[in-house]
Amino acid sequence: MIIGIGNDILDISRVDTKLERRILTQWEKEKKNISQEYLAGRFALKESYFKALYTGFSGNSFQDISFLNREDGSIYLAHHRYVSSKIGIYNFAHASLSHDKFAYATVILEKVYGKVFIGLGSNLGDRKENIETALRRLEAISHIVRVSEIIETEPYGKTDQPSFLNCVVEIDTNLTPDELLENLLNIEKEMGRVRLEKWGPRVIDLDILFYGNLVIRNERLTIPHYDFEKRIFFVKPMNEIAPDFVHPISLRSMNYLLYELNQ
Ligand code: A4P
Ligand code: MG
Repeated sequence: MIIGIGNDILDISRVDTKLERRILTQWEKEKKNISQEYLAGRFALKESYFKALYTGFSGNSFQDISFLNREDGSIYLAHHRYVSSKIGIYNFAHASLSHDKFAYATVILEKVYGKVFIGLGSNLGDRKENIETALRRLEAISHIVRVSEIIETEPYGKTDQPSFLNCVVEIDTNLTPDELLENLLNIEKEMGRVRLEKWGPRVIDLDILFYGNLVIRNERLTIPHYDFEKRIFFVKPMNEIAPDFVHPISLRSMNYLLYELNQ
């Protein structure tokens, strides 16, 4: 369901390039030539987003979000701070921009049932029991839509550790990404996970793979998972339960990503 729509139109010649520091984030500044047109476009996109939230600018900052370009030139929204819309949480965002003399932007926010995917992994203790316990805990905080088969996989990254059991679950949730992470960390803690070393053995690991098509980048959260495409233990179960789901940045389907990994 669409829960927010916003648009904005701006005369490019009237945009003061001194606004660059206020409007653009460090990611948006990575573009080499920051033209008046580029600045006007980002301004219009951000105004559209605030309108789609129905909050307006109040309480928000231009630094909370970036509008970035995919390889094909299309635009996606990256959140550095997720703000729920006045009328609820959203898990899909769409953006579009055109210009000639004016910059014209549209942003649409949607809440789609399910489409939040969590990767589960265990390689210590009774691995199957650990996965099943984590699934029960997830059921207590969200609605479970689909669970993949549990597969045994060789350790990735740090290879001198026991093999893993992995699976992926699709949930429907009204928790914001930050609240979801907080809940997952709690489940990990309650199940006795001790963080000793990066990529080391673990009773249970719960990673947010996708939160709809949202892109989130801040100190605490990176969504989609930063290494998703390279990990067969994520891609294979994702392909089983959602083969047509597309990675929000590469726009590759799970089906395609699995095919690529198998090459
Ligand atoms: N964090 C950032 N983004 C996310 C996200 N999307 N989901 C932050 C969850 N957490 C996210 O996590 C550290 C912090 O990451 C969290 O507190 C949160 O703020 P962590 O799980 O303690 O980190 P880590 O596991 O030590 O490192 P890393 O790189 O996250 O490990 P991964 O990616 O979790 O990989 N091989 C097989 N076959 N199967 C596996 O499941 N898992 C790993 C661990 C290595 N090899 C494996 C498997
Ligand atoms: Mg993890």
